[in-house]
Amino acid sequence: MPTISLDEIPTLTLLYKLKKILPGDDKPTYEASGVLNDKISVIRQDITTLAVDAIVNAANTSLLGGGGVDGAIHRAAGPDLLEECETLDGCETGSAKITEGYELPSKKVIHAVGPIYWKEGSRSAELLSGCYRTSLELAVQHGCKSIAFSALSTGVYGYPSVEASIVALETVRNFLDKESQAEKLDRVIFCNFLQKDEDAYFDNIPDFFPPVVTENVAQEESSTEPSELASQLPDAPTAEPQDAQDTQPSTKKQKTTEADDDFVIVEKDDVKEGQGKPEL
Ligand code: AR6
Repeated sequence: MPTISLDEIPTLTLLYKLKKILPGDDKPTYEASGVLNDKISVIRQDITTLAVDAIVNAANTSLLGGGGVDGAIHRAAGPDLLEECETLDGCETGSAKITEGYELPSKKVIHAVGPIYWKEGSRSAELLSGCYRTSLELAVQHGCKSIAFSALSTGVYGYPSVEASIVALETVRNFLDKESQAEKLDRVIFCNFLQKDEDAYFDNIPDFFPPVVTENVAQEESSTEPSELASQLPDAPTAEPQDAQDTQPSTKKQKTTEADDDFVIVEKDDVKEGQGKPEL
């Protein structure tokens, strides 16, 4: 499968220029920053095709693989990834651990364990935020300048897309604003798989990463022709990424907490409508 390099992944600055993302109607909560808008990207792609420094996997506490994006990443990385994961002794919900990328085009994989939404209830946001924060910290510690997140917990773990995108955007914005080490990151990419997740990001981004005035084509005399800008975008996927069937929840046993003996069987019926299956 062809890989997508960092310079093919559009930044927010470009997405605003092309009006792929429109400014919100309300006054944004956060201040506009051109520097940050050059650092943030949203893309709808199979994350295993991204040639970036680190991709973030939506793992479970065992870190021993599963379905969805976890399955796709393990398949693309090859068996050495599972071998390294076996040495990690699992991971707590709300945290993350890092491995090599092996046969993936990305150098590293950060395995984050998001909350099971219906199980964690009111703690879900804090735990999901912990996944994003820990992943960013790990990326910086390991010299990764570009990091691509899958939409953690929004598949089998049932986190509603809009709520999850708000937690992700807020955590990343606060990290980039407040952590001096964040300067080492050149690009943070939100990599979605389903249209509903991309829509959630496009709707919420203007509140957390608003356009600076000159990014709004309506208010500026653009020096670059729109057709020239559009040619900088990678081709939009014409079909859902391969392995789409893997977003169907597996009916095999899944370890869902740190406790060794605590397994749940996730049946298809447990998954809210539209959460488990790509919209083809
Ligand atoms: N590239 C990018 N995103 C993807 C891909 C892909 N190839 N495949 C799926 N997604 P899920 P969770 C999206 O269910 O909800 C696993 O079995 C998908 O559309 O993979 O955190 C683990 O082992 C959704 O938006 O992860 C755990 O047991 C997002 O990835 C459990 O599922 C996350 O969906 C974790 O559940």
